[in-house]
Amino acid sequence: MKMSKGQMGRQLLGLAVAGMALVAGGTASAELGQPAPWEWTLQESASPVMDYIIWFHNWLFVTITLITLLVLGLLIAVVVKFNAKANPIPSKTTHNTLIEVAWTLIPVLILVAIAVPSFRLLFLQLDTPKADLTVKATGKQWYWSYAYPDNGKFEFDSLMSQDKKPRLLGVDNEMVVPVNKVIRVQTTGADVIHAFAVPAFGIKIDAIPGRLNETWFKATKTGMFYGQCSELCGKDHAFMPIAVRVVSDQEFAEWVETAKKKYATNPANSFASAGGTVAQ
Ligand SMILES: [Cu+2]
Repeated sequence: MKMSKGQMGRQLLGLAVAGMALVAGGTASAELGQPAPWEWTLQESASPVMDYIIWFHNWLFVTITLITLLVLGLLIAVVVKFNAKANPIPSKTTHNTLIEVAWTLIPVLILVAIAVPSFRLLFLQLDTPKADLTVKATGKQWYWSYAYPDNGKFEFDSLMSQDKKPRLLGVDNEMVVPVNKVIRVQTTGADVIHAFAVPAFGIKIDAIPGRLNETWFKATKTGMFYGQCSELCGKDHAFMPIAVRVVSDQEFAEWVETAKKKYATNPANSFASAGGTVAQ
């Protein structure tokens, strides 16, 4: 099949447009805060950091696509126009100042256009704003414990629940936070290294024994948000999900009151508990 240059260009453009449409439509059917069947794009965002991550991902995707298409176009031009048959007497040119300056300068500008938003995102993630609430998440083999040092100093364990939906993500006691508030998350490990990750909030941070790591998120929507331990930590690594329930301020205040009573009476759920046994 013979194609003119224009036809080939239009076909490539068509493919690129189809690819972009797939990316844009990938999350259309997804439920907020959890993975969806056949999902292959990022989870829908529910925090400013994740908004930025998605924007940056799309920006890189467009940049990479354009660069790849340009290089592909150049390669095809070389193959078609400058093969031995089409171009029997090759040019002896060795230097072209304009082209040499251009192919140095343009990549530098592209790298700057990537580096600037990249560093802005890094600082956004690392620089915790003034926190409204602190939650300490301790990774244990194989479940999480959540402590609320600001609100009456209680701590409780959060274990995967077999009969709760979604499968492998539902837990008995969820971490609860108020909506539109800056939540400082401190993480540590009680036995081995775990990692605290919630895709919709754009957070993923190691929970290391003997260290206190810190990250933050501001949930902009109420609802359930799920994540998983993201550091191989032993045989039940896949079965220590993270479930965060985002509620209104009033609901949060009510929950704190019940939680204080509920978890205060459980001796396994004191601040001192850091053992490797599962308290049920
Ligand atoms: Cu783990």
